[in-house]
Amino acid sequence: MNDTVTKPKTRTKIKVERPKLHKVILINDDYTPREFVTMILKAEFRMTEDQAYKVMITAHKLGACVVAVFTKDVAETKATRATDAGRAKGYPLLFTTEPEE
Ligand code: NFA
Repeated sequence: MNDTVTKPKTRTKIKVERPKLHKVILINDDYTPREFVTMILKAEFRMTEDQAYKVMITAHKLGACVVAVFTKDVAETKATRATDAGRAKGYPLLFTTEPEE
């Protein structure tokens, strides 16, 4: 009679935040060969020839182009690896990162 089972009266709302994404940006320069830039974009960012060419030529014409967005760590690692690949060949190729708005 007196052992009524009651439901809990409070609920815990768990809030999960999405990690902020960071852009990898390709910067134009006058020395790195177009084909080398395209090759690096394909290798490091897993792009098709068409995708890589479009990003390369956009940076060439406008000065810079967003390559892709990743979590901070992945964006920084990929930008560093791609920049180092150019440096290994003596090119001033540069990839930077910045947080998305
Ligand atoms: N501007 C370079 C050239 O004419 C090609 C390039 C594109 C370099 C994009 C860096 C980034 N050879």
